[in-house]
Order: sequence, then structure tokens, then C-alpha cells
Amino acid sequence: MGHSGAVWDQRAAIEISKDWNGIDQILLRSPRGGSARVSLHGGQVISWRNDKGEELLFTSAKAIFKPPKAIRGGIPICFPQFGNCGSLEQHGFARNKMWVIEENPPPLPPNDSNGKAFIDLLLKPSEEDLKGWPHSFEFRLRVSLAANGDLSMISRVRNINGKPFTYSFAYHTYLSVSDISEVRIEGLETLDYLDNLCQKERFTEQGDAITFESEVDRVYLSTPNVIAVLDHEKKRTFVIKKEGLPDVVVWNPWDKKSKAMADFGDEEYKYMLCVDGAAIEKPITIKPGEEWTGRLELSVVPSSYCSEYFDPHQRGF
Ligand code: TA6
Repeated sequence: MGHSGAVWDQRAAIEISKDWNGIDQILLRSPRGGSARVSLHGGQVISWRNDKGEELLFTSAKAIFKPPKAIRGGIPICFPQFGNCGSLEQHGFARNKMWVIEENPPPLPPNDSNGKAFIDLLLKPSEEDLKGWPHSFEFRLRVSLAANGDLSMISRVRNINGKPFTYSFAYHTYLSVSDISEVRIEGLETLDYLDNLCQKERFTEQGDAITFESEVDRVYLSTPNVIAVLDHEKKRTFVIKKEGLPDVVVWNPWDKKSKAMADFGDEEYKYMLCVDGAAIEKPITIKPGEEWTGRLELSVVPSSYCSEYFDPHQRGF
């Protein structure tokens, strides 16, 4: 069972229930009314609501809630690959597997528990899985909700004494926005990116904030650990803080691709934007006994459209 290192009642902070497929979901509550919901299917965060109960993550109205297909939305965990072809699924298998709750995982620093409602999940490869990806790993995921409503995800991938293995990773974060044509991203200016619409060719971003007028599918490289996504209409900014995740995927399918996805509404591109903390350009290699950690923290702050106070080079955590 998860824990709450806060003063509020643990029972009120964490609830386990089953979805319509009989799969366990964990609801984390903050004392001010915020919440986050995690499914054991894929270890996927499927909802993150603010104190007013407003949903902050996008989930398609046409999402298929049928394992093993990952639910289109929320924050799928993409591991051990992102976007490659080959024998594995495009974004790896972790988001299509059943995870389990781990009662007593190896400890994290106290700051990762104090004042938070959290749940610890674990994914280990089955014999079948090892046939497809012959590496013995333990993937621990802590999802936590702070008293102020901030959502944190901490991934720890350990190499269980096999041989060294290499993987890519992304928190495939579907943000809910009010109108994509009035959204801007700050913090990626002047960086190089790989453009998935041009055979992953490398380009350099221009000098001001990124805005959206057409399909975008890019991996920004060597990015700062703080990125801001400003939603003009809602006058709110998503602040994405990360550690161990050098790259940022930015994806909006726009109209043509939206129509081509069965589990995505034709107009839904207007109301979502994927901004993923990731490790893609330089895949991660861990030796036997080593453990990698990738952290993501999402918060929402009120904002004016041009956030003059945003400093992308401030420390992430
Ligand atoms: O770069 C993001 C991306 O790879 C896009 O090309 C698109 O495929 C998107 O992820 C969605 O992937 P999914 O597997 O969630 O349908």
C-alpha cells in the first residue's frame, strides 16, 4: 500500500479500486482536493486533477481501455525504447504490461515521501518478455502527489546481474490544453532537435518560444531541466521539471494524423500537446547491479501568456 508522509490521514490519501476491466487503479488525493489516478496497466498515470477537480492531462474520448493496448492519454511509460522500429512495439512494452504494487521498495530520499501521497509500482520481465528483450531488469516507479497538487514520477531501472543493456525512455505526457493555437513552450529556444517528420534530420530551433500551426513531432536535445508550457486561454502554465532526462519530445498530430488514429478524435489535436521528458538521442546503458533514475515533476501555476519570470536554466529539483 502507498503511504502518505503528510499529516493528513493516509486512508484518505490513497484508495485502490478496480476499473471496468477489473484492473486495479490507485487514487492519490491531496488535502486541498487535487488527485492523481494510476493504473496497474502500464503503470500509467491516467488522471491528474487540480484542487478544483479540473483534469490537467488529456485522454482521448476514443481511447481504447482494453489491455494490452495503452490508453491514449495520461502519461504512458515508454521503455525500453521510444520511437524505434524493430522487434519491440514502437514505444516499448512497459506501458502494455501489468505492474504490481510494491510494499517496501528500496528506499528513496526522504524528500520523495515527506508531505506526499505516493504509490510504488514494480515491473519485472516474465519468461516470455525475456524472449523478446533478453535483459533482466527491475523497473520501480513511484508516483506521488504533493500537498500542493504537484505530480511527481520517479523511475528507477536496475540491471539485475545480467549483462549490460541499453534502452531509451520517455514519460509520454499528454497535457490537456484549451486551444493548441494559443499554446507556447518556453525553454527549448535555440536548441537542436531531431525532426521525426523529416527522417529524424537534425535542425536548430529558432530564438523564441515554440508555437503551433501544424503537425509537430520532434525530439529536442540536451534540454534544460525546467520547461514551461503556457496555455493562454486558461491563463495557466505547466512547469515540467526533470532530472536524468536530457531530451524533450514535442508532439501534436494535427488534423491529418488525428483522422488516421482510431483511438483519437479528428478534432482532438486542438486540445492536447505531448511534452515528454525523455532519454532518446543517447540511449542509457547500465551495467549489472547498476540503477538509473529518471525524475519528472509536473506543476501548474497561474500565468500570463508571456511568462516574463520564466528562467529555463533554474535547477530542476
Ligand atoms: O514522437 C511522438 C510519437 O512517436 C509520434 O510519432 C506518435 O507516434 C506518438 O508518439 C504517439 O505514439 P503512440 O504509440 O502513443 O500512439
